Amino acid sequence: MNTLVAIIGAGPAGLLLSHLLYLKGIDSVVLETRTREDIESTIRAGVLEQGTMDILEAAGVGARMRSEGALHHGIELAFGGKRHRIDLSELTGRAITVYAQHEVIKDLVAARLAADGQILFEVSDVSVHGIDSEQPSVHFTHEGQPQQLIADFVIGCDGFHGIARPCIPDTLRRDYQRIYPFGWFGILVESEPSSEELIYAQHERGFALISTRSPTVQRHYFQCDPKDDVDNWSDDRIWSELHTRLESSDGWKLKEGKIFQKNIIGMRSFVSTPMQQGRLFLAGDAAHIVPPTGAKGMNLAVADVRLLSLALDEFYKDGKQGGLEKYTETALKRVWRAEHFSWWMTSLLHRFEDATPFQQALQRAELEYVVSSRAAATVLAENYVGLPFA
Ligand code: RFL
Ligand code: PHB
Repeated sequence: MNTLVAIIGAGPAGLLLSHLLYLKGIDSVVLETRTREDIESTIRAGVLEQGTMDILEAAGVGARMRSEGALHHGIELAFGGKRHRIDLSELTGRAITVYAQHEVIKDLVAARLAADGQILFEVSDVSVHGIDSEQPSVHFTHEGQPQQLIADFVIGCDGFHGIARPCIPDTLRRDYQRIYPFGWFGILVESEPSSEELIYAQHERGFALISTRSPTVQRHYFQCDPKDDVDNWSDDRIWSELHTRLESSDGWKLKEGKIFQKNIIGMRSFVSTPMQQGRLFLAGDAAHIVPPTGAKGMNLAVADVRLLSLALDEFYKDGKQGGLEKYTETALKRVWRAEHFSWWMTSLLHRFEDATPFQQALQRAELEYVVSSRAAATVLAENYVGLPFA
């Protein structure tokens, strides 16, 4: 098989890249190890930055996001028994949309297939060859047959555990990493929303987050031991922990409902550089991970493939390599800003077992400052809604 751009991974990065390239008349093939049903139902992110919304809209895949997603103009920070609103729109003129990642995936798969785009599901034994030549290729097995996909470029959009990043030799790569000593326990609940806006809560027992998926399904998280087991948490224990961490002196109360999914996720910050070697480029979680506290992961993946689509367009239209050559440098500026913001939000809101009373007092001082200073609140708000694209 031949194509211009071979894309490994049908997550938000791979699917959106394939669609953006299609809109510019550039052929690509997407290879995915999982089934269509699986990628369309895996529960992950929920918050889209304004810029992400704009890109999806411009790519013609924004209709359901607009009608079924919820536009949020603010978030709340809760601590010391009180809630404090950060007015995102007033501070930045921008907003966010809460719309599940797997819904974005459904919209992108539908758009690719409607345009006769090629996505090969359930591939296995994926390997990349010849990245330092002008004809790299991807070898894989599909429907029991060994296959070769020959392309001009290979883009690794295969997430943190993918095979693309290790194709850049250790001697040429530098990885930066921090693993946090806690995880998030996530639940999906059948109930109406407890709050019109997301609530990020700091409590001496640990962080909690109230989010939403639809008028009838809610998504909540609370900080936990990353090695804990969901079976240790009965529904009663979960509700009791969430009530404690979110208790508020203003009479606000969390709404309970039927919990129909529970999972525990680990938290890490990770950046791998460079994001390119020869004709292999990395995008999204394949190159970097942020802890979910800042809601940046999927948005960064979108920002990476926006850059790649512009650079590849320039290459095919004008034969210019400038955008491709500068990809790592340009992408990493946004990545490191989001890494810092996500680390800062995580540090601001979580319980650290080894924190001294001095560090705990600093954390409270920082929270008080964010909710009382317009300048400090604006720093949070402009990062949360997403900084302008390069
Ligand atoms: P993905 O989504 O991991 O997709 C990679 C795809 O590649 C496939 N794959 C392969 N395919 C072919 N060959 C191989 N060898 C392959 N190996 C893997 C995989 O099956 C998969 O389909 O990466 P991508 O596209 O870079 O997208 C990144 C985002 O998924 C991720 O950053 C976000 O989910 C992070 N995140 C959030 N991001 C936000 O922007 N806003 C949020 O509110 C937000 N909340 C979250 C999150 C992530 C979470 N978890 C579960 C880690 C909340 C949570 C709980
Ligand atoms: C979510 O709704 O899944 C969500 C919202 C905000 C975050 C992370 C996850 O910071």
